[in-house]
Amino acid sequence: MPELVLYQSDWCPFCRKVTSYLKSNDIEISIVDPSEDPQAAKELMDMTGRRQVPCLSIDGTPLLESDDIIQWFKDNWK
Ligand SMILES: N[C@@H](CCC(=O)N[C@@H](CS)C(=O)NCC(=O)O)C(=O)O
Repeated sequence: MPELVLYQSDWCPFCRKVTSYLKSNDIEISIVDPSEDPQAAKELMDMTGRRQVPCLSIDGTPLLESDDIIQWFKDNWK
């Protein structure tokens, strides 16, 4: 399994859609909040050039869009 980090913010409805999916499927990965963690904000900006959340880092490659992130887990999480 690649190294996974989810950049998300609690106030973001698109992020909640992703974290709800993870929770209901007992998927535990590293989660950081760029709006509260300056280091995470810098990583997100360096990786994507933007501040949009949610973003899943897959071995350092960013995947934006909540639906695409959920689909990635459906396809890849065994
Ligand atoms: N279509 C995107 C929408 C994501 C989105 O709009 N995120 C907002 C927070 S709720 C955001 O990060 N806005 C700041 C920005 O895009 O710079 C998805 O489904 O993930």
